[in-house]
Amino acid sequence: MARNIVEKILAEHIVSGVAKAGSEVTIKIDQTLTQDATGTMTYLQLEALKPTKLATELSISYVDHNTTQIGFENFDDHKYLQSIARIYSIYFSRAGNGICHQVHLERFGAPGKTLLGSDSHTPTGGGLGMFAVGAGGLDIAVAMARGNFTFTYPSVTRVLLKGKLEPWCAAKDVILKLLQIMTTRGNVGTVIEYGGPGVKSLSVPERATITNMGAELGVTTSVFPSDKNTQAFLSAQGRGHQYTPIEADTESQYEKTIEIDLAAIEPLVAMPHSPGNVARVADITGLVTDQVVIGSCTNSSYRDLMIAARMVEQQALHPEVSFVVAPGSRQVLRMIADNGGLSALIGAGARLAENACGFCIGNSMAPGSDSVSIRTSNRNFPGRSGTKSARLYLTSVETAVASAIKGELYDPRRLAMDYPEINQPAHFQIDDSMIIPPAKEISAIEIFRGPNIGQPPENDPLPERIEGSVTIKVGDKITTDHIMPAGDKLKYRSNIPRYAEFVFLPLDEKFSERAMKNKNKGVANIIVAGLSYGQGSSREHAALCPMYLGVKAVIAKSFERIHIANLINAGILPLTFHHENDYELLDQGDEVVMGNLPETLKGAKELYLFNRTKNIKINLKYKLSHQDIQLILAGGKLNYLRE
Ligand code: MIC
Ligand code: SF4
Repeated sequence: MARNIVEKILAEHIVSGVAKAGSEVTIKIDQTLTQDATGTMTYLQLEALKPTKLATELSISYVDHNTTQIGFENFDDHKYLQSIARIYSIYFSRAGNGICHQVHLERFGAPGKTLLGSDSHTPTGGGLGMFAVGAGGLDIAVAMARGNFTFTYPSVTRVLLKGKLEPWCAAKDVILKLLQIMTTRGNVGTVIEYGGPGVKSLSVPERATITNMGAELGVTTSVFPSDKNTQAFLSAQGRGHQYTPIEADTESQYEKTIEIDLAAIEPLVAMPHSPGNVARVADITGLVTDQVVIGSCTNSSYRDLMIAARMVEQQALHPEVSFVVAPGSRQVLRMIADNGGLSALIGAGARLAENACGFCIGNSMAPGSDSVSIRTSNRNFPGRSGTKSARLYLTSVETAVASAIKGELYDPRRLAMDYPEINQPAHFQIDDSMIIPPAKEISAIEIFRGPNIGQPPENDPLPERIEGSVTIKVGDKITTDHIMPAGDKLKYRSNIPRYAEFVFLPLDEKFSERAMKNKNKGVANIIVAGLSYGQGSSREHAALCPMYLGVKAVIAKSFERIHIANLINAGILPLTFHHENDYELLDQGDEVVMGNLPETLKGAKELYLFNRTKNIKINLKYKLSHQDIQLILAGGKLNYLRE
């Protein structure tokens, strides 16, 4: 039978379950990656699982998110990560080596492999023909300890690419186009598979820009075929032997097909405050910009930075724009340092930021009050930049640099400038000296634990009855940046009690205090939310910190994939309304009760909540597998696995 790429890769990895869209399957995980901000909690949980040896082919711990090292916390955390990596035979990519997704693409990703990463942009690896999925830290710890991952077998949407991009129109515009078509919600359980004659015109880094920002669609992952371009990229990285071709059989079946003519793609922009709020750059005039930032795991490849360099060589930057460049990796930085690209950027007045996440997670380069920042990153959620009143516009490198030259959002096709053709180098500069390989022999090593390193929080088994209060009611599309802000709070990621003080900070400064008071009185906290609750990142802290504060259930109109898995892992009940309008029947401060819980869940019976304040019964639903129910009854996955 004809098979598509997703079916081919998954068939090679399936351990149990039926390969049918919507059913629960367990697959073998070949590789895992973590980054520092989610990594400390991942490894604390790995320690709790007490594995004797790793079950994956390759696991790597990157330090890239919080490298500011303001205060002792970061450095201590990085030392903890390094000592743990040694004990468990994990590769360790040191601070300064680059952003996990960029480095993984360069040095470790391989077609046909499965990759599970504690970061939502792990699907970047799909650009190399990997099945690469983002998940919460505990799921990565389990994959390292047991070698597998359980998720919902996806339905596959084919994106059929035709033609070739015109000059000044970029891979970033392709994914923005798809975001315009598919939006940021309603795509849970889907995988995007790219195909068609247009694929061959895109290099691996361009494909990776597209699969990277597929995360913003809310899909499980995105994948490209593995072809001659994949082979050329791997060979140029000195890894030609890891190439295997993968393509869909003709006659493959798809849930649906979306056609995109690359030749018709125009420069696009995601406007504040959602990556799905897409418009044509040509339609927006007079948007004066204060800051332009090139970088992030979406657009910081050698090609991206060389386009920027060749553009600023031809025309000067606008004197009022602060222009920041953050290369994706040390490889990229060295290559542009050696070929003169860096000199061109610095000569033009670029501010060079560390090759790390930095600005993208809001821990530096916060824009000024009410200002406009044009960035090549993937998320423009309110407040994510570190400035609440700033407006973030997401574009390609071409559009961002054109805007830095003109001082306003500017269509690069209008520049009187030659389009820089950047060819992929025949050999990338290979130097893995900042990656510490697993030790051959493990001698007695002490795990380094600074005062910032806490313990994974504990939860109790699900009680028979939840008596609680609606501690907060929020609207649609609440992101994990709303629930658990990053930026300058990032350094508390390893310390749940401290980090929990900031839950819902951008929405309600008093939430944490209120929740803690309830918890101390024995009152359960309930969160009520609208559509697509938990969009964005994989940070399990958005579940662990509420759990620590005594949140027992989240009742939403709908949930996003990674976040709902994190809630279940933390032992928090994710419930939806039987009728969406019933959202109106709950308000902040309402006293509510849910009884007979374990029995109802075990019998997969309908659940209801009684709103005592309003004296009404509200019917609720849940979509939980048998396994999910076991986890929730046990008070979370860690309790369950320990049992
Ligand atoms: C993000 O882009 O939001 C992050 C920061 O990379 C997160 C991970 C985190 O919160 O540490 C993600 O995308 O999963
Ligand atoms: Fe880092 Fe930003 Fe990419 Fe997240 S989206 S991994 S913060 S560069």
